[in-house]
Order: sequence, then structure tokens, then C-alpha cells
Amino acid sequence: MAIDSFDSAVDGLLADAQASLQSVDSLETLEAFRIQFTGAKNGALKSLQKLLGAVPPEHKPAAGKRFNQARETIEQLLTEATEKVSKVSSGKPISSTGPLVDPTLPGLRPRIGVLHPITQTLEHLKEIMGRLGFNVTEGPEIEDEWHNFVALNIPEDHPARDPLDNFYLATAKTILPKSSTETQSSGNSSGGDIAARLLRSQTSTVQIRVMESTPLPLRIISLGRVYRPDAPDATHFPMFHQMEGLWVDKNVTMAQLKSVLRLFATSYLGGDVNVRFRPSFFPFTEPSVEVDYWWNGQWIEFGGAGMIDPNVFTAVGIDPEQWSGFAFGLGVERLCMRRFGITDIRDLYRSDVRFLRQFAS
Ligand code: FA5
Repeated sequence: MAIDSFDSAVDGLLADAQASLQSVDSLETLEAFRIQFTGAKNGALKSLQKLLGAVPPEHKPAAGKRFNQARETIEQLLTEATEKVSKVSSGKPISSTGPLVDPTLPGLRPRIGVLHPITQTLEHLKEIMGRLGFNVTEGPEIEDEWHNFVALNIPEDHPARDPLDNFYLATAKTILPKSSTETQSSGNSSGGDIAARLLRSQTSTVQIRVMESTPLPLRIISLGRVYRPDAPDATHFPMFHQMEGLWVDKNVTMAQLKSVLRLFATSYLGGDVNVRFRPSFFPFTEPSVEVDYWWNGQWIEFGGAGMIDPNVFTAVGIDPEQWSGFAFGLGVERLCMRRFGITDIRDLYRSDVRFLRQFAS
């Protein structure tokens, strides 16, 4: 092939490439440009390389130089085309060697972690009870004996107050003289001379705090951690959560208590859940019941409930002749386990991310 013909083939290819660059405006046209000029099989550069082979030997060095220049120019044009498209598709420039953004590809879920199943459960319970008209309130995890026991009608000699069954924060209980109680007693009216502190063993403490400070009638729930020196097994853990409910009004009845707990159970666990109320005893409710839900072919105890004992009303300065109410306390871990099919409570607190990742909502 004559050197003139080769030179004009190079000029023609470069002119074509410049012209084609104008029409590159998408990933599709960019890919067409790449194949047309640099395609390994039938690309224009490949054809030019074949022509180079036919150039007479004495012109080969000059022709080879022109071919290399043409290839560099085409690569430069391809880089420009890539940058042009990346600006169009992402709205901002990216490096010419970096990946193109293709908004048509399916998105990848970002790895930002998931909420702990107990956190998800707490939010879900608040949402259900909110629909039943219960306002959320909170109470402290470090409590005094007034709120954890005394005002709840749990006398000094009751086994529930045994130091071996509670996490006391002081080894010796300090009973302060009556005159120095004002700053210690969080404003309770009739008790208040007790200074020992403990990690609360039940959220029923919040019943007392709320009745001490909130005008009647009231309807609240309170969710949070409680602590008991229970040996861990599949259904017990030394730290767990409870949901306390309290409704005080004129003429509150046991039938309303049962309706609320049934409605809650079917909202949270589904319409086919069975609920059973067993007669029981709690010092702060009379009558009292244990609440069981049918689960995996057996009855599982989820909590306790009952009508507020008149002694509790009296302790917080409410007239039991005028007011009535009910309370309940449910184990949040057991509810969460029931819903998610978790068979061992300890799995919730092993901090094993392989277990926790399963609860991506
Ligand atoms: C109480 O704590 C009462 N305060 C409940 C109550 C409230 C009764 C208001 C009446 C009126 P109990 O000790 O049974 O009751 O605990 C309630 C629930 O907490 C249990 O049914 C269970 O679901 C859960 N629970 C108790 N101990 C543990 C534990 N170690 N680990 C996990 N969950 C537990």
C-alpha cells in the first residue's frame, strides 16, 4: 500500500472519531464509540493496523509513528467521551479512570447496621399502646426502696426485698431521720425516710412516680430495663425489659384490663393468639392475675396484672373510694422472642452480629 493512501486512511479515521465524539451523550453511545474505534475485532484502529502491514518496508518507520500517534489520539478522545458521559449521568465529574455511575442498575442496600430486636420491639409496643390511648413515660433505673417496695405495699419482711434477690447499690441500708428526708424522697407524701438505692427490679416503680406527680385520670405505659440476680437460662436474664401499664380513672374495671391485654396481644402477636388469665398474687394489686400466651404448643407467662390495691392509692395520696385503676407488667424479651421465633433469651445479649443482622427491618 502506498504511504499516501495510508496517511489519508489515518486522517479519515481521526476526522471520523472527532465527529463521532459529538454524538456521545450516554453510556450506550459511549460504548458504541469504544467498539467502533478501539474494538478488538473490527475496530477502526485494528483495521488501520492491518493497513500498516501492507505499507512498503522503507515507509514502515514513518507509518508506524503515525499509527501510534493516531492510537494515542483515539485513546484521548475516548477519555474525553467517558468524562462527558459521567457528568451527564451523575451530575458531577468523576475521574476518567474511575467507575461510571449507572443509575439504571439495581441499588445496593448500604451497610449501616440494624436496630437491635429489643429496640425494635420497644418501638412497636409503644406504637400499639399509643393507639390504645396510653402515653409513654419514663422512670429512673436506680431507685429508692420507697418506689421499688414500700409504696407498692411490699412490707419490710417481704421476700421480694431480700438483698440476695436484688441489686442494692449500698451494702448497708441507711434509714435517715424524718427531719432530713425532704431532699431524699423525690417529694413523696407519706414515705420518704429511706435512702438505700437499688437497680429497680420492676417497672412498677413508675406507677408510683406517675401517680405522685400526674393529675388524674391517667393512662400511661413505661418501658425500660429492670435488674434481678436471676441465673441466666433460655427464658431468664439478669437484665431484661418490662412494659408497665397503668390506667387510673373513676370506675376502671377488671373487664377493661382483660380487654386491653387481649387487644394488645392480638395486635402484637396476631389474631390467632390465645390469652389466659390465672389468679395470682402481687402485693400492689388486688385481685391479681398472671398473663399467659399460648406459644409453640405451651402456655408461656408474659407478665402480671391486676386492679390497683387501695393501700397503693393511699400511699400516693389518692382516695381509693373515688378512684380505681389497673396495672400490668409484661416481659419485653419474651414478647420479642415470641414474635421473632427466638428460643434463647441469651442470644439477644451475646452481641453476635451474625445473629443481630437477621433483624434488619
Ligand atoms: C412483676 O414484675 C410485676 N411488677 C408485674 C405486675 C405489674 C403485676 C403490675 C401487677 C401489676 P413478675 O416478677 O412476674 O411481675 O415479672 C413480670 C414478667 O417479667 C414475667 O412474666 C416475665 O415475662 C418477665 N421476667 C421476669 N423475670 C425475668 C427474667 N429474669 N428474664 C426475663 N424476663 C423476666
